[in-house]
Amino acid sequence: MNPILTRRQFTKAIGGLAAACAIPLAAKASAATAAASDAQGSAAKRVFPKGFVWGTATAAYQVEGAVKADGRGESIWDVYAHTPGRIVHGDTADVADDSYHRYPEDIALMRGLGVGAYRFSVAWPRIFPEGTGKPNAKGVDYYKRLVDALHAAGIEPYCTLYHWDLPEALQRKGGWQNRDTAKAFADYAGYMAGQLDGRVRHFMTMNEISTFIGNGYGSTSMAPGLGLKGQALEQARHYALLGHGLAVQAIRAATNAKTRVGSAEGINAAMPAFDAPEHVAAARKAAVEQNAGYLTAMHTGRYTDQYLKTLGADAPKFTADEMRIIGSKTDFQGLNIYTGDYYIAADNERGYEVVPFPSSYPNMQSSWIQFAPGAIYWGPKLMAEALGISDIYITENGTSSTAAPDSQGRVLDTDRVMFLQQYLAELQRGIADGAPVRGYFLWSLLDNFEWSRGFSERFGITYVDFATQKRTPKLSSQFYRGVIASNAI
Ligand code: GBH
Repeated sequence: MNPILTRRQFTKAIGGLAAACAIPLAAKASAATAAASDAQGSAAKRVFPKGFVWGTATAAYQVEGAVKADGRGESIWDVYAHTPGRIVHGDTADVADDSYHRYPEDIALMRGLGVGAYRFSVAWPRIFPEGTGKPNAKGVDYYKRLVDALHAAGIEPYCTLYHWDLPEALQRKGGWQNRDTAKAFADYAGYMAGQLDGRVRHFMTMNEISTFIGNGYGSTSMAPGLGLKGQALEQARHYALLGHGLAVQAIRAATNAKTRVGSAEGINAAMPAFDAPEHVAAARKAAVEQNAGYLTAMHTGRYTDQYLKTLGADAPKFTADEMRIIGSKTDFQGLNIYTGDYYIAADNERGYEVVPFPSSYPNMQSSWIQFAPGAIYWGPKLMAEALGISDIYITENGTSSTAAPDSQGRVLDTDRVMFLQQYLAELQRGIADGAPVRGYFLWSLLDNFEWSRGFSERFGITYVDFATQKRTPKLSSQFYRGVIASNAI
């Protein structure tokens, strides 16, 4: 029923887009700059390091569907999405991409792209339907099947343990406002990592604490939609960080010594308004302070003085022991980078000032994605320098696009191609200038459930017809396949 696309079928599907630009899969780049005669195009290509990891990314709730299958428990997103008025057009993720059943087809798409890695997430409510207690073997087996199928296709699995789908049973007990949730998360993370030990070498604890706390607890635009303020919000943020730290320790305890543990955090990368020493210094300071509640705490084991002073009476209550746990050593840092903020040097206490975007500044379909390729140049470089991070993966980068099938069924998403082309060029430049970036995961393999935007914003390089589940590679798939094949931009 769900035939796996062979490489030939994929090539045919993708070739139909623009036969004249077909990319030889064998294209290889060997020198620092590939030859101008490279079959991929006329311009000289700039190569990525040997062994650079190319991947695509998704998250459980956004692609799996099958919300009642095999004993899955309810998550805060099921509740939120079924609350009238929360999601654009009243969309839910009950079916989404049906990847729970169609993962072989999705893996075939990845084979066609030539990616070497897939970042997916595990739905906590599939493993512990009530958040804690007795594990659900059928849920565990699903991820074992997925991971085995990835290996069979030569694709390395990168596993995120929490991409926002908290078991509803834990939300009823206060969710991340309750310190016990941090412990429950570590228990689940350790259990699941143990189940996948040997089959998964890279685990990420959480995806974007900044977002699920900021939007889900601080505002009402994401589940659970609490709109907290002040100390209550800061305490929840602290317990999420604690959950990360405890999970790092639990995963290490449950897996072999070669397993690598990190997280995937979202940053609005700090960029100098332009490359002048004083503005670069300003952006570097901003990188530390703007992430003080997340990456800075995780990599230093402390909250900065500036952070605590600014929060004043709202600051989280914490112990020295909790800070040591939060600062548990990780092996890599994942960064989700879509856009950034410009900084200039300033004669104030902080030494920097953020520059608001003029209304004429260009952005993509999603209003929050300002077109800022410099973000992926400066973000990894400054975070690595400021926090001493030795290995970075871009765990998400990409954009929404309104491109839809044309009269011939092709999806010609030139805005996304332009975006990727420019961001990848800046990523390559950053690596050449010393940023320790080891891999890149494009968000996303598929159009999927875009949280409160429902299906109204499409981030996939594969178009999904949600009525039929038909998958159609977009022009950007063809572009990305060429980048991967040549390991160059
Ligand atoms: C990532 O979040 C997520 O990890 C991923 O699941 C998601 O699909 C992808 O990016 C694309 O959005 O509505 O104006 O308040 C990116 C960071 C932070 C972007 C919250 C949207 C809300 C903006 N997100 N933000 S607004």
